[in-house]
Amino acid sequence: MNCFRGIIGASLHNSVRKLYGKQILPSCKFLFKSFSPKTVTWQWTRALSDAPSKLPGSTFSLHWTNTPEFIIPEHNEGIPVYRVLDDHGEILPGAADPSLSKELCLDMLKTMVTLGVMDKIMYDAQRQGRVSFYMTNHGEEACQIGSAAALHPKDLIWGQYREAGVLLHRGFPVVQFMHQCYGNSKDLGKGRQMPVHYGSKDLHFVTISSTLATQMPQAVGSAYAYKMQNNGLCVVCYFGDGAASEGDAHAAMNFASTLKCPILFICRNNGFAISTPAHEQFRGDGIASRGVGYGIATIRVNGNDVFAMYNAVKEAREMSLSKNCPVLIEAMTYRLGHHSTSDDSSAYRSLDEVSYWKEKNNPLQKLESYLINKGWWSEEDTAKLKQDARKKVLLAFNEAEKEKLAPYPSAFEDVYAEMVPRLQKQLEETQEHVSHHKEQYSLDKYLPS
Ligand SMILES: Cc1ncc(C[n+]2csc(CCOP(=O)(O)OP(=O)(O)O)c2C)c(N)n1
Ligand SMILES: [Mg+2]
Repeated sequence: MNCFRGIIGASLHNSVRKLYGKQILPSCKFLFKSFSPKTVTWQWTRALSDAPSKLPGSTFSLHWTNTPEFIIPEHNEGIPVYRVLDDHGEILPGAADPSLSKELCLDMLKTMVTLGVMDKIMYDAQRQGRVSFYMTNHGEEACQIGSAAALHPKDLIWGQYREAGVLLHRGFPVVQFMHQCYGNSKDLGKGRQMPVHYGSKDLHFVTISSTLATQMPQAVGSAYAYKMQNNGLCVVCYFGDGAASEGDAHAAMNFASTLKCPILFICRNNGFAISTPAHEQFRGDGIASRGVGYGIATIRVNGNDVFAMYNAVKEAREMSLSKNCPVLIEAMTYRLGHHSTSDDSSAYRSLDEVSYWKEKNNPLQKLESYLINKGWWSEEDTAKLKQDARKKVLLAFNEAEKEKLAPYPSAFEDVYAEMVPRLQKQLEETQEHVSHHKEQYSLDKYLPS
């Protein structure tokens, strides 16, 4: 009888396994062993009718268990970090060298170096009171430039504010960065934005908004439009680990997933939201685990490894376009500079920590070593490149500094296609006020209206 029970149990077990998948195996075994054949049949029927494989309206499968099993986050190993380069610029065992052309590799290094030089000059300029505000990108060059290089130049970018390298890679002229930071008449936004809030319609880079995460649902909206147009392009939305704590970030990911939008979410996880360290912002396995929760294909990448970023974004882009789906990339990186010129990071992190990331996990050094190993580059070439970049940036800086500001009435323009009466009235009142108090305003700094 015992043997018979065993056979029945085993065959029923196999049928149920076919119906419900492997996951149910251990609990089924337990269930069938202890009953007589009669009871087994009854239990089986009941198990079938009680155990739908899906809830009506949902997409995921239900795997049943008869033991209470909690998912304990700390017991999970965590999502791995994809990397390609070691610290000496060698390709790691089993990792794929993207085998980029010498021209592209040198262009990426040049962009990284130019970005660093521009950041230093603009940071110092702010300290000297020549521009009002600045944000550097030191330490996050590979994350920005590796991802930008893997995109189509017409893919639409929605950035946060620390993505100047993406725009530089796309060919935004250095002088245009300077015009924007000076907010002068040659700035594409005519000085109506804070410094570093760049935008370029020609380069498919949407103007930055200061308000964290507002770009995220907007980016999903444009990805949905791209899907409707079926134009073969995708949308790329960059955001920080801090912005990921905004409600907008969650709404964006959920919309992108349910509406199946071709969008890449690239989270620059640099460990801090100004002075707030990541462990005070969120628990759980970083930002990547949220992608999984929203049903989004997800990968965690070493954001300081330009080739890992390149490979991941390239594959993510192909997946996103071929399947019409979002992809989340969590790039693990580190902000070497202060959050902005309004911040002093020595108040909340040690110099040792900063030095470690600068010396041991430096994105520029990794790429430079790779190029040297290839015989394409030398340390002297880097020194020369820095000198040349400095000259170029300083020339652009001087040019922008001399430029006048846009006529002040332009502050009222471009809000709507045509100026509405309410704004027209405000403009006239301002003009009247300025004409009566000319001595209070440095009108010589503005182009005449
Ligand atoms: C809605 C909103 N809240 C607060 C701020 C102030 N703020 C500006 S940047 C920032 C930190 C953002 O950190 P993160 O997204 O990690 O970007 P990171 O600066 O590290 O690149 C905060 C809190 C803001 N701009 N918008
Ligand atoms: Mg951050």
